[in-house]
Amino acid sequence: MGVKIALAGNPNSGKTTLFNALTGSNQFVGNWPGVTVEKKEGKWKEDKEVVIMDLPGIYSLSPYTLEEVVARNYLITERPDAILNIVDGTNLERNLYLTTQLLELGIPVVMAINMMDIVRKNGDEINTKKLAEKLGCEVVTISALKGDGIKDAASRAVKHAGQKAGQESVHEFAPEVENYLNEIEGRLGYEIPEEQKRFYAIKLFERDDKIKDAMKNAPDVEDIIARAEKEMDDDAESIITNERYSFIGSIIGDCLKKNKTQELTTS
Ligand code: BGO
Repeated sequence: MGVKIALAGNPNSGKTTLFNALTGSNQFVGNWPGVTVEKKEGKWKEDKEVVIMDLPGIYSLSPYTLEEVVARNYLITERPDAILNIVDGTNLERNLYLTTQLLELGIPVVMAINMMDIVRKNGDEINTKKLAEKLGCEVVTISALKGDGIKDAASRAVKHAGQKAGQESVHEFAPEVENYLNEIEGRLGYEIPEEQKRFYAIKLFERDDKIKDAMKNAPDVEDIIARAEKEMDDDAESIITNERYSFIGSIIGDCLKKNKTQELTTS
């Protein structure tokens, strides 16, 4: 039985470099069904039983670009055994926006912070231990270009593969938002597995029709959304976006120390 690892990350995070380094010439390139988005799959050089699926580079799992839809359809319907989330260490804060969403899928995530050669040269410091604690997933550092740490990153993803509900996402939104999401979760049918309930609750709250239409028995939650929007005086989708940014804002200071002199000379 093979193991499927999905490689997910923002454009320019070094995904192609990492994919090539992990798979070498064991690659198959095609298109995702029905769309002209490139689909790349390869076998891990170190263990041919491990298939690495390269997802399109994306900034979020929202339904607004073809790439986002392709990536999330794959993650939801195929459900890889683990996600290797590649993150640009020189743009940590911005990259974490996608990470918060990947962590909600109920699939084990290993985060690989890339471009570490540049991060170190800049004199910046990333506290991976704290980041791992706050996010509730393993965090490793790599340089895809130099090949540093990539074997370890892939090994860890393989180690976590298949631990279906293994890593409970620890990030929580404001208490009132959590209450609304809990209410929605309570209306989800038994066909949604426990570890996927949060993802579906958030998507229904955001009025994501693509997800709603794909569900067999999507509950009507408009009354809950309307109450939330009235109480919080904002539209539901913005409420979730703001919650993500505020979570990231609350942890970034503890996890990233920017070199002050660098900041002064480059700004
Ligand atoms: C160019 N360290 C460094 N220093 N660079 C890296 C690393 C790393 O660990 N990993 C990737 N890069 P992609 P997506 C480039 O192409 O893999 C570089 O979109 C250039 N090209 O080499 O393409 C990588 O697949 C000319 O840089 O990312 C690439 O996720 C000048 O990051 C870029 C400088 O990597 C993006 C860089 C003609």
